[in-house]
Amino acid sequence: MVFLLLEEARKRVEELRKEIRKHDYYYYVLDSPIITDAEYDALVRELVELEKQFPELVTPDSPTQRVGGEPLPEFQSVEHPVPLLSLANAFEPEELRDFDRRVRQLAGTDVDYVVEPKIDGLSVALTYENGIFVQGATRGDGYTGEDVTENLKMIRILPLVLPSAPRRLVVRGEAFMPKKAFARLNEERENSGEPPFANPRNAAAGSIRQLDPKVTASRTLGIYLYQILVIEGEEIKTQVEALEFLKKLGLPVQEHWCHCQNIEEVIEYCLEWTEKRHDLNYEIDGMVVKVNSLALQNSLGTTAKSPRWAIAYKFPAEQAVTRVRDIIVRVGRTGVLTPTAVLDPVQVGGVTVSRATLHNEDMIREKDIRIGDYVVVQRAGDVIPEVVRSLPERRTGEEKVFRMPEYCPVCGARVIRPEGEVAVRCTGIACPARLKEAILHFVSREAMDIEGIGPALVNQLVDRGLVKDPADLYYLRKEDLVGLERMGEKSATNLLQAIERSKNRGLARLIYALGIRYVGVRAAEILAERFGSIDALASASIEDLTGIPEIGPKIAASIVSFFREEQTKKVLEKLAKAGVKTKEEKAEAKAAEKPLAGKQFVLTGALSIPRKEAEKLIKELGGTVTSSVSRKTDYVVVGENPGRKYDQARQLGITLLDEKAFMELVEKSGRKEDREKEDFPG
Ligand code: 3B8
Repeated sequence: MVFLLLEEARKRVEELRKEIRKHDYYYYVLDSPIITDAEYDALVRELVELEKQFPELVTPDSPTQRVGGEPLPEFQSVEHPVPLLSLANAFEPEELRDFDRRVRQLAGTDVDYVVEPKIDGLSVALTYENGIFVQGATRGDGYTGEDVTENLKMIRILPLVLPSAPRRLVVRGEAFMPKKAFARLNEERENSGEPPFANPRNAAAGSIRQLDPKVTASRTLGIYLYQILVIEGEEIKTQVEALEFLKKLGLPVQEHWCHCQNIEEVIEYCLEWTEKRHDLNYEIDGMVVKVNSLALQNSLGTTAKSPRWAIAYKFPAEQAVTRVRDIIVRVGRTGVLTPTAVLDPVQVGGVTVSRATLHNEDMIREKDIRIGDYVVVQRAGDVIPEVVRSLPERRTGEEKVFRMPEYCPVCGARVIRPEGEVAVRCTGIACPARLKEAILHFVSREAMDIEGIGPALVNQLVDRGLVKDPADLYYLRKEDLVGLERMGEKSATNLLQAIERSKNRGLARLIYALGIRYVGVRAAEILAERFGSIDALASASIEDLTGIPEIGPKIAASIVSFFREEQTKKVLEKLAKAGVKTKEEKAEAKAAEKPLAGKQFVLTGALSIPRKEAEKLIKELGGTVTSSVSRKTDYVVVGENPGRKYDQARQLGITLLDEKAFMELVEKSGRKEDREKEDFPG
């Protein structure tokens, strides 16, 4: 019997955790809760109760362990208990031998070392008290960092509770963004018109030092710990023991460390990893060599900046010198002209590089890169190669200074450089380059997901005039396709079927697919949920849009100007005519019939019925209840001792209902609904 109860509790606990995580996501990530604070609290309370009753069900990753994670409006400074020093660098094996000689001389004995891959991330210090994660701080200047506790809690592999832990433990580690997540993030940023991050470290730092946890949470970060800074209630004698101890506690520790008996073994291991450096799913830029004995570390001590007992062996930079043959200009979906260097092909870190992005005009001018110049190119991990600098000493006088064209190289329309932007844009609405990119975006996996349409096909479709906007895809006939390169009967049929299937992808994907500047996957989802149809979104005003918490003025302006375009109107008409779903069926059908459909309520003060009851009444009649007053609020129900929301509502001129008026409204609406139900029995 007890067993059964426990099993039941386990099931409910799991359900609750799932539910709470979901609402955390809506609250913290989407910034758009779908239940009231009271409902959320009730879920958490139930979970807390169950966990109290069945302590064996408590897990370190339970949401009860993460409650109270309000982001701080500004980072507080944190003084580190011991300084987080930085490492001196070695670039050659010989410098490692010098380091070893110094160490052995001071030690008076032979010395063994631990060697670890050096993660290219953001250095942080974590504090656990009695096994509870209480604080996380960035390295800062080594003495004082920033309190990023809440942001670090978003790192899913970081345990918040250590089952058996010393009284106090301060550990140092490196937070990083895995290469895949980095690539995905940059793709998303480019899709929504934001500049990509230059490397995973910037992306990781940017996301941890974000005041907005919605950004931190949406980026998958990893962390590895490697150094015990403070420990109370446990004795650790070596770095080997430290790494094993941290691992045993359940903290994430890199597995690629090596215990080396002398400096030659150290060098061998470093060289081995110089070859393997790209095999990990995170960036490493060298190896860290540490004296194994902590007693010896102590007696070696530190200089002002660095410990004498450790050194970083930096991998040789993956750079090469080559010549800029030409600088060409590519035109992207949003019309941005990106200058790209065409290079004499050259090997950089095992990859042949023949192009490198130059980002924009300003960067070319700053680095003084001319056509014909010899330049240093560099591959920062898996990222697009970049031109580091030119070598003016190798100039012959034949080099040409690059100028951004005044007309789009693809369609000939005038280009503009909007004030305050570094980017130059093509103004041609029918620019084929933009069109091709727009169509590739429209069919992409996260948009309408039409399989079988790639760059080669899009080129043909656009160049032959078969497709002049994305909607034209839905008007392609078999005879248009058969006869294109690599397109037979069978593939044409498959393609038409894939296009047909895409008509029902839903509103969110359609909104994203349209390629509105700054509207990424998430914004599209929010807009779909709020507006329910393309037509409703198209007629939204700036105020309607900025009334949504996630939508700022920049996105709002972009949306409004997009839908104002004649071309947009034409495309939307064609899409609808072709049978592409432009409405969110469920939401509309359900909501539109209810008497309080579309009405937003806010409750404040005490009512004679429980607040939950009141919310239920409203929801049953199709209304929604939100926790804060905005211009979108239709009614504020005012009970006894109302709070600040009452004043806000008055200021905004929102209809106020006392309890009596509220109940009348509910009754009237309820009767209306009953009548309608009678008309449609069943
Ligand atoms: C002492 C030890 C700095 C570091 C250290 O993967 C010190 O050990 C340090 F003053 O910066 N990025 C590592 C990494 C970095 C450091 C380290 N160990 N594995 C890293």
